[in-house]
Amino acid sequence: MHKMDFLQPQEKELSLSFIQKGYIIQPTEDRAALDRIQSQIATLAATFLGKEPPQNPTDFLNNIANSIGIAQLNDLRLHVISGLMETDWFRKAYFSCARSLLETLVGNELVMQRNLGLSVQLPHDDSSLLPLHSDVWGSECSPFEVVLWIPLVDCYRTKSMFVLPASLDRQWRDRMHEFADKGTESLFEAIEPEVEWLKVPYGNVVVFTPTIMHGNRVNQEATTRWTLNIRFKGVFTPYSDKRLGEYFSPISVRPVSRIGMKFQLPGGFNE
Ligand SMILES: O=C(O)CCC(=O)C(=O)O
Ligand SMILES: [Fe+2]
Repeated sequence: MHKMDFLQPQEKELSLSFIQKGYIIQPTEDRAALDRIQSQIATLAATFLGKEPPQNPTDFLNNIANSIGIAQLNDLRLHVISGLMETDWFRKAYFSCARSLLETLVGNELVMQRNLGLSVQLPHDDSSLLPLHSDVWGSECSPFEVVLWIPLVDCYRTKSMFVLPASLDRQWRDRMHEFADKGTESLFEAIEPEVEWLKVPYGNVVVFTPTIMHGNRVNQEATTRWTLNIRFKGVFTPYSDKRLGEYFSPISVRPVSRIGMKFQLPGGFNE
């Protein structure tokens, strides 16, 4: 039989690139939605500090270290997270920033993480880092998940995150046992020449597979990093500890799947 692969040329190109690198960076598919999210975050942060909503959200977020120190940072972060969770349009706006990219890479019947991750890293702050890891090392992450990672300010060098591109990740995974006793920091030092710091100007989004090694380091830039991350996967992919209804909610179930899930064979015919 002939090989069957009916993806469109554009889909094939994206798929190949994703398989090789483990991530895709592209402009947001909905700039108004992204700006609305950025402005909401700036307003929530300003409210926490007892200030008026800023005229220029980008400048305000970049320079938040002028208004807050490390001691208050986590409270600010939690305030913004709970504010976003209460914002009824937020999740749909977030999805619309990368809807067709997710549909190409993952599928068109999706579940979305109910919670959200917000990373705020002041310059030179070592208190809220995520050292090198792959989310699938702990058993709770399914390799079927992707992360939609969206910056609210320009992210580059140590103000961003690093990944070990997928093609290299496979080689290093085979050598992991060499680092079993030496720890994660020595593994990072070994892979450091090969990691890529994602360069993501505001207005762009990243989708990456958390199966590859990634993480962040102390932000050595002069301004503060602000990024969001939320996970997506296909509705009918395996669930581990992150259950449907608890960790994930369906966002785009199609009618035939609804019929199929409800359908029960009529009894009595073959009996
Ligand atoms: O944002 C980062 O620096 C790391 C994010 C991460 O580890 C994740 O979303 O799985
Ligand atoms: Fe991660």
